[in-house]
Amino acid sequence: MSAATETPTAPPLESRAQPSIELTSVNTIRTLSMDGVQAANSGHPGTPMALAPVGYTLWQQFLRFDPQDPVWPNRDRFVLSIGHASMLLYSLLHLTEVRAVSKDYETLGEVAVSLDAIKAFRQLDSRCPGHPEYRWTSGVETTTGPLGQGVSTSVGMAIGRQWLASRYNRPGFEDLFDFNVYALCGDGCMMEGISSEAASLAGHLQLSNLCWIYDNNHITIEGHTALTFTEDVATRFIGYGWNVTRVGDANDIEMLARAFRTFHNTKDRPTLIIVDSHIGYGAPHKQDTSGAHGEPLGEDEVRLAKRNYGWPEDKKFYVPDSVYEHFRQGIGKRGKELRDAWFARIEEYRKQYPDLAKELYRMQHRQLPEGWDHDLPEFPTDAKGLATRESSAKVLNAAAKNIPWLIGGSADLGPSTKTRITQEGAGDFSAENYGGRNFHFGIREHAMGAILNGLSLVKVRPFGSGFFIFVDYMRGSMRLSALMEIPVIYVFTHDSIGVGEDGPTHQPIEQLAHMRSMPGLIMIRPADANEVVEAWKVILQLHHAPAVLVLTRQAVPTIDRRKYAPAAGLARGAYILADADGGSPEVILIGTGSEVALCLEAYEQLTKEGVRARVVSMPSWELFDDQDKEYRDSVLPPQVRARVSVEMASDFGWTKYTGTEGSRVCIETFGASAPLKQLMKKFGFNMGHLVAAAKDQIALHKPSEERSTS
Ligand SMILES: Cc1ncc(C[n+]2csc(CCOP(=O)(O)OP(=O)(O)O)c2C)c(N)n1
Ligand SMILES: [Mg+2]
Repeated sequence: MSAATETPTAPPLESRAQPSIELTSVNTIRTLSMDGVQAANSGHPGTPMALAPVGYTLWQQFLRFDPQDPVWPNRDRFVLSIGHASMLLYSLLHLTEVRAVSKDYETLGEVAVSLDAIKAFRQLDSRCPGHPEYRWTSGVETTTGPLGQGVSTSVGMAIGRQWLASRYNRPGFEDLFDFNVYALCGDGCMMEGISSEAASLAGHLQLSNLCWIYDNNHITIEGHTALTFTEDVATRFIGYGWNVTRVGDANDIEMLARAFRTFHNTKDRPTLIIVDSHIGYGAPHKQDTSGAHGEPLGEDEVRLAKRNYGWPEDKKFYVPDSVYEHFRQGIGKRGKELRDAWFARIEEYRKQYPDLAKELYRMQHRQLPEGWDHDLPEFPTDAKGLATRESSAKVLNAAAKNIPWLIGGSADLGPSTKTRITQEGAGDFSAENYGGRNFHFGIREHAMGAILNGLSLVKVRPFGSGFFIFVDYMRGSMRLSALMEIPVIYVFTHDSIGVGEDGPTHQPIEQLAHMRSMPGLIMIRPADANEVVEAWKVILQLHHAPAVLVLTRQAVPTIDRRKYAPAAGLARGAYILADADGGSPEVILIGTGSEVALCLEAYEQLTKEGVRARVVSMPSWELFDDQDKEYRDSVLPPQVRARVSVEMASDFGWTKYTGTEGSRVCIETFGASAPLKQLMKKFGFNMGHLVAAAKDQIALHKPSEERSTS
């Protein structure tokens, strides 16, 4: 019995008499993917098998991408939002011979994805991990895997291109930035809420350089989409203001090409191409079933599928030489010509617009302009003080003045988060003004996070803001900023029960602990205006880490820095702000953010009573933990075990600094709705309580003989 008769559901296969080079290339992608998954005994073969013609057509015929220089700034971006179909991307990277790039953006001689790497798919240290990882495999434009993130990130990339074009394209250089952004997504991406947020904004902003390709295969893990997903996606996207087009058969390369041309010709809207495909295409027993989604086909099924393709059944990881050559003549040749022409133009641009060219160079290398910190303010001592969101607004604006590509906005909370760039001409980013520096993400926190990632990946310096409580809505995107090691700036205000009357729904409790548990993220919760200056200094100089700046809604005193230690200590994460005369304190009060002022009040009282106390301002655990032991021990001497941490939040994790015997003044509930003064009293954030806690600690940690005689 032939394989074809075993496959009643399979559409007719292509002619096997003399396969065209197109079909051979497509089948190479398919078989590499199947073999990679089979060798790993783990992975997702079905979708790469189905979408090989889509990947092939886009890369070979349309993508303006030079495999020799995969970081060329004006390259088209390809985002594999269905990260589980990673073998599709790895096959394309391998077959197009994309070069590896160093961390300093230098192209290396070796290929990014060797055949050996594909053979080691999903094995330790392979360039082909389970899901595509930015910074690990050159040519991977963004890390994907959590569904919905890739497409949403692609919106940020498309926005970034519009902004770059608006600022840097000049007469005679109208095409300096004109790249397109393509994202390949599936049913999962379409179901996730984040993609709706992002698509809605993309439609609103009329991002005509954005193309999503939706793999409409009707299959997810649990089975047919009839189980869960019967909405009319086309109508939904038309409603968002997208151009929607269909390709009825993923194997129809001509129709695919036509759809991509439609995208090119659409100048006023983003494009969605809905492609009907058959997951596990050509696998006689698994095609069109969820069984083809996330497990190896099995040796027998692999063989039968290969037979169906007219492929040598026993060959594994087989790449006909003609396929490499075919890609060299297609994407390779086209990409190199485009890239070389672009660099020739940029030489000319440098002569005509030297300042802009310099900006571009620095931005694209994640450097700051000279003199970026010249205008940063210094705040005078002020007992009444100001909210850290207010001081941050001043610092942000002083920095934005000298860093033209520092751009960002808020999820509809700009007037509260005070993140507006107010300088003349900064403008608002909109479909009518792609040069605006103030962004309005709408009430779409999760998409805002992904869009910030996309912006950062095209190398502008983005910030996004909101209430700290809504960090919960963004965590998925923030985790990817951290995983990708990209310097996105998150500004969160209303950082504690200090929001008062809004009550428990708006009072962050466990959010600080959440953020601190995320590897690679730098969080800073400054105590006063001058710590805010130092915090921005640290953040703006980060190259490879996202930052979270946590700010108050309510006023905090601007600390007298002649009396207490300079705010520059912030750069080390924690520093001794006030100390017992001559050092050697009996007790250490450790505070962050708005609670530091309270610690100082308690310190003054304790000192008055003859207690030797120290106050440590600890705006950033991450920065402090990065210091050497000597410094850490100088701030928190191991022998001083009487310690009190003071933070209006969950104490989760604080034992690291207080010890289990230490005292933690914290909040163990969700807060309450009341004026701040009442809340401070209710939750014990007052001087009297701190003084008592400090004394209790001293008593607890006194040597036992001393205790028994006293
Ligand atoms: C946010 C998120 N939730 C769940 C998963 C687990 N997951 C991986 S693939 C998948 C099914 C995706 O279906 P679809 O997008 O249609 O992909 P296909 O099976 O068609 O390739 C799920 C639920 C995930 N990767 N991300
Ligand atoms: Mg699907």
